[in-house]
Amino acid sequence: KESQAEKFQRQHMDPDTSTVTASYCNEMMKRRNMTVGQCKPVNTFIHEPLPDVQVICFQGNVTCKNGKPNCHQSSSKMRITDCRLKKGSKYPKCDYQTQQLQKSIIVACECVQYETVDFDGSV
Ligand code: 139
Repeated sequence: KESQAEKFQRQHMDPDTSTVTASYCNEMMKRRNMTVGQCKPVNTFIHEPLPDVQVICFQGNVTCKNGKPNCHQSSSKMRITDCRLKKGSKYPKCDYQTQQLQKSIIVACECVQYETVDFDGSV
């Protein structure tokens, strides 16, 4: 079965892409299996090397949106792409807006390996 850390990487990591096109989210949300059964409404892809994302678990500790204490905010800005389902888009035709941003990101981390398991937001 897919671990939480593997799920985070499938849903949020895309280190080798630096410039994205308008159709990036429509292609990637499908390719990464986030349009199965329903269209995932919001998802962020991170265009930085995995080790740079994993060390966020050792950076500033913040409270998660769900009230849990295990979230961490990146000390530097990261290249990200936000995918947002367009109004009026109806499953199974998942139509996304693609937005490239440079922001500090917030992720949830869990032991054993102190791995990133949830994308909590960007600020
Ligand atoms: P999800 O499918 O909910 O699985 P995604 O990141 O894919 O998360 N976990 C925690 N989850 C939340 N808060 C914590 N403190 C947690 N600690 C451990 C997350 C997994 O991580 C575990 C959970 O048990 C679970 O197994 O907000 C809803 C979705 O939208 C995404 C992020 C989230 O999906 N989103 C939201 C973005 O990608 N970008 C945004 O800017 C906003």
